[in-house]
Amino acid sequence: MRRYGKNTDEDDIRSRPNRKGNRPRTHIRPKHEDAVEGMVLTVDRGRLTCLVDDRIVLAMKARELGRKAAVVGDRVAIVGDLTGQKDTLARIVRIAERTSVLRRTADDDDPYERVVVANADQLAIVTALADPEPRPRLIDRCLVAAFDAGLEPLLVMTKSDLTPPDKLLELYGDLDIPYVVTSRQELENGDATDRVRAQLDGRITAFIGHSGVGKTTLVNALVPEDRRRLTGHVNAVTGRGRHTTTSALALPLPDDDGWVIDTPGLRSFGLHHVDPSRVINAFPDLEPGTEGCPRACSHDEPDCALDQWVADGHADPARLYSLRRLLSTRERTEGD
Ligand SMILES: Nc1nc2c(ncn2[C@@H]2O[C@H](COP(=O)(O)OP(=O)(O)O)[C@@H](O)[C@H]2O)c(=O)[nH]1
Ligand SMILES: [Mg+2]
Ligand SMILES: [Zn+2]
Repeated sequence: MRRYGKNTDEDDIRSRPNRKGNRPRTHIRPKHEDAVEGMVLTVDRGRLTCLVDDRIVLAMKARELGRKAAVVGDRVAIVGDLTGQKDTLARIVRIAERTSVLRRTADDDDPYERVVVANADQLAIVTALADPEPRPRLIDRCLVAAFDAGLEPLLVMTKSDLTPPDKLLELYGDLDIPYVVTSRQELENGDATDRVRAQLDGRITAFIGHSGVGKTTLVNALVPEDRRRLTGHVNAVTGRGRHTTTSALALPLPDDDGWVIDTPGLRSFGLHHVDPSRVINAFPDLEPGTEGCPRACSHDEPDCALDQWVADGHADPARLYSLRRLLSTRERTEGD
């Protein structure tokens, strides 16, 4: 068992404004030195299902976390009853610093950000080639969110038994994003599963996409039933293969070789929080060209230095076009 030991808790050392004069704080919070590390697998109405060693522990957040919410993927410190037995409820007393944060806002005008998943390395953007029709604008938005969050994007195109991927591949070719194409037959005989697996090894991958594109089908093919049962959430998948919870759900890949995180269907992906300068970091061929840009350049304005950068032959014009298409998804209204 890994223990948090004498780690300093940022909540304890943060100085607080003194509301009533200079009265010193008399109450010193216990440090919870016996806290044990766990990972949040799913969240349901304030109840967090956590993996602690090989046990599933149900927990709620401790009062002292204040407004901080733990989300799926979070590494947390837990105290209390950690037996994982029925009707026990432990408490989350700390959330470890996150290596990444995938955020979204409900729509672009909404300043309220929600953290979808913490600590993911990769964002698998799942789109069906048909039924439902691909929505390039939604894919673009997911890409921007991935670049902004510093996650490696992976395009997963499902249902190639219904429509070939050529048209969609053409649209994303210049972005050099890794992709996998899957079909029902290849999911059944394991070929598609192997191809997807090869892209996931050792990493934490969040799967997002519109509902009906085949996320849960894919995740179920990747994670054997006994591992899914481990989380106690095998029942969240109905007979029709639909995931009924509203939270994401983290599932371990076989051989402890990474995690997949299934997320509920996505209708829109608000990008209010996105910073173009973080997005451009994902374009190493263009990034040095921004040195001559005006301050806070949107990279899509007359003084943008990237046009000259491309004209001078430093990068392919198609890449600049693609970057601008992505950045402009923030200005356009959603829909197809
Ligand atoms: N034809 C075809 N149908 C698929 C494929 N993958 C999933 N489906 C079907 O698409 C529907 C939605 O799948 P589901 O996994 O629930 O999508 P989710 O909402 O993204 O989780 C189900 O009826 C699946 O059987 C595929 O590769 N080919
Ligand atoms: Mg689903
Ligand atoms: Zn610029």
